Amino acid sequence: MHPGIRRVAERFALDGDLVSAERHVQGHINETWILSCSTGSARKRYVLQRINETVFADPRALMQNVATVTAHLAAKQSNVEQVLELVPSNDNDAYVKDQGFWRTYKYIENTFAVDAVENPTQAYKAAEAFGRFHRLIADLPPVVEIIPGFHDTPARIRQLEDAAHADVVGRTASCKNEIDYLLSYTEQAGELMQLLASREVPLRNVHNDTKINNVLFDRDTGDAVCVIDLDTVMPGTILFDFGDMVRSAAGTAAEDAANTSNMHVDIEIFEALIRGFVAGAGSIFVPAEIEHLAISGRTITMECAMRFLTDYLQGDSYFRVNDAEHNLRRCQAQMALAHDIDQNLSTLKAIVAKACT
Ligand code: ADP
Ligand code: GN1
Ligand code: MG
Repeated sequence: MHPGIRRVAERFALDGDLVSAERHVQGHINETWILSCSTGSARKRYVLQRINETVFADPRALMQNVATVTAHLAAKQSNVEQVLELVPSNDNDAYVKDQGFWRTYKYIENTFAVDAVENPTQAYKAAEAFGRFHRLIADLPPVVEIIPGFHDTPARIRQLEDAAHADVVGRTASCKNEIDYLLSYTEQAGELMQLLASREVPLRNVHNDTKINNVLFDRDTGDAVCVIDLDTVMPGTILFDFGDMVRSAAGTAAEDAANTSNMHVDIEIFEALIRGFVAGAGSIFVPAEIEHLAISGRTITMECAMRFLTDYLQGDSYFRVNDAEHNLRRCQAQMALAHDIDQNLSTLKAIVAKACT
């Protein structure tokens, strides 16, 4: 076992003797390790994570948010869902500082996460879990804005423009088409932020990262049992969350697909997502939210394309990448999906209207 990992892990109040630590590679942001401890005949597992400080500038505030949200959810837990549970350090803190900030969760056993949705039923169940999550946090007072402007799409356009001008790694010339296309997406880019500014939609605590692999499914029943990755729970609009569900679950090709001609919005999955989300969230939506659910996927997908391209232009310092062109491929795949969502907007609007009546 990596000696540094053992040193950090043993500073948490784990049950039993630490016997292994395996690197887990799902997720683009944090460094995740699965710890296994032996307690006599039984085994107990934990998730140890090093918080990515390039992404989260204030890990203490982040951990305060996570503690607040997990405590709120735990107080309301029903038998349907499980809740992420932090393991305190030996000094009873929520994190340990050792060449970075580390935190530990109890491992939620007998579950799995998927990078690509497998069928409409699974999409429905994931969306229902995110909907339940919303219903449960609806009365939580506003938490801290950990990453200001996280889904401020016009600000993401400006960041892309700055990165293209700075051109620190000399990639700007090679992706001129993508840059021009994304920088021209100004007309609709501000729609969701505008709805918040005009208070047509309420400012709520939202998850902000409702990617399909941020929900755990039960291995036996296939039910969605736990919403994870609470690092970005911040005030925003529920449209950010539905939009990111569409982005991450309804595309017919992978987030980083090399062949974008296969990238479309899967209408059946879209319908499962909206039905599941509404079933889970109950009657919390206001009319202006319902009205904009169909467009939210386009905005968030386009925004994600901008974020991937910005990172590509800045030398891949934000998202974990497997190769030098990974962020560019991700950007192109997201652009293709956003374009197809746009082409299908009237169909998507009709589906939302039907699901919300
Ligand atoms: P990132 O911010 O890097 O996406 P996540 O918190 O989403 O980090 O965790 C990465 C992955 O680790 C998840 O996609 C999931 O596979 C796994 N994971 C995280 N927390 C747990 C948990 N409590 N129980 C089981 N698996 C988990
Ligand atoms: C990141 O952490 P993860 O892998 O669930 C990112 C999201 C992006 C997503 C794209 C904190 O999500 O915003 O939509 O990658 N998280 C953060 O796959 O930036
Ligand atoms: Mg994640």
